[in-house]
Amino acid sequence: MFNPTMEAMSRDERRALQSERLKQVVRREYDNVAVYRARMDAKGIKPEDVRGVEDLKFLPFTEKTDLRDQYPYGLLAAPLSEIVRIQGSSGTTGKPIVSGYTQGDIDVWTELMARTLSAAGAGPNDIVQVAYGYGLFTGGLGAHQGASRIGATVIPMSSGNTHRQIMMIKDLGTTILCCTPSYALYLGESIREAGLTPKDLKLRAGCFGAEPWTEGMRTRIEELMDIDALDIYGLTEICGPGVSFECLEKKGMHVNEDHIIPEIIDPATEQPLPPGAAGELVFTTITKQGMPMLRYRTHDICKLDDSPCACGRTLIRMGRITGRTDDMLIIRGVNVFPSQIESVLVGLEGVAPHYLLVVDRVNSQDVLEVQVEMTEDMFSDTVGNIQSLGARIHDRIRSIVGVSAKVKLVPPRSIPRSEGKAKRVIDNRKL
Ligand code: DLL
Repeated sequence: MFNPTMEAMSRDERRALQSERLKQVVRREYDNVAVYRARMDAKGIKPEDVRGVEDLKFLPFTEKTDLRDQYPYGLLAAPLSEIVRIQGSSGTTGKPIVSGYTQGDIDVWTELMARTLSAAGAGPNDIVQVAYGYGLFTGGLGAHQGASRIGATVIPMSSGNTHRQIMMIKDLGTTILCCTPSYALYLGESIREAGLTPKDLKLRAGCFGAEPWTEGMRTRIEELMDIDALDIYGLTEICGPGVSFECLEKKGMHVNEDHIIPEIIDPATEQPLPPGAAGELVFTTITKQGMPMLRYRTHDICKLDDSPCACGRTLIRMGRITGRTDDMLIIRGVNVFPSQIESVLVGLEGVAPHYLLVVDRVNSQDVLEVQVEMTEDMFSDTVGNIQSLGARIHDRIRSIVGVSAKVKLVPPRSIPRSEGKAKRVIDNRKL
């Protein structure tokens, strides 16, 4: 355990700590963030009314749309001069979701990732290869910071370039791998195709997350590389990876409850549900200074499990994410909303506002095909013009949404019309 005091403290002690911290964060939000003040005023709640965790249920929710509406700095609870980092992920439209971190926030995030890696058995003698993307995405820097904190040797590979990833794993003796589970599967298969076996490598464990995966995928990844494959979870709005992590028991992800309070709510009634019931995950950050979140609705569906874990941690566990309450897709680790693709297509000459996203998994990697209807005029245009329109759409999707999609221009009226809600997505991945 990286921090046994915090990870294994009694539940009563932790609850008292959470209550203290919750009161402070509510005060901070009320005093510094106009939107929170207005929402609490509208509900008739003053910061002093919040006496502890038991009052959490009275606080207003925060939604991704709040981050969009307050983009980029409207939800900051600290002056910009104290913000030392911006991280981000895709939003529902062309603009990303961004979050500002103070140095204190970075320090906490770093500790949470140190806990995550320690739970995978990593320590100063390990060589951690970070194959999550570096940049606005929190995966690369988050894993990097945590690995540095435990004194491990970090190889900051970033994502992609499988040939070089394998060369580094082999030549540098990588022991811990950090990447998305679909990439881990692909790497594992590529390692075997390169004629290598686990005996040729020193890999021991992997911290995989940023997208949904299954027990079946875990088994396959573990077989291919002879490692312990662990699930890790997080989101930019809260702190990136480090929100929760699996220990070697592999019975769900321990939530870092001394910094983040999880709730499960019924997405329809918005009422809290007891441990064991499936519903929407909601998080409140209780130590964040830059951009704290009160009751942030993740739209991820899972269950909480408060039964004891054999590892000795008393942190509650969350099960695998089994779905979403909205239409967000995750393609090669990138969050994609159909509305973003739509925002790329509207206003483009030559295309009609009818599109379909078809997602598949080919050789363990996600493939996104965007089918777009051409207008009648475009349909009768030259092959060259149609091809260049396809290339333009491809480039715009890549620069705005951040994923490379195969664009297929289809004849007018060929995409099935629906009488109710349009069906925009066909997801053929078995997740
Ligand atoms: O994906 C942070 C992260 C990086 C987590 C590296 C783990 C490892 P975002 O880009 O903001 O942040 O996407 C957050 O990804 O709401 C979930 O829907 C999904 N997600 C993240 N981890 C998991 C997981 C990062 N282990 C969104 N299982 C979240 C299933 C996950 N879904």
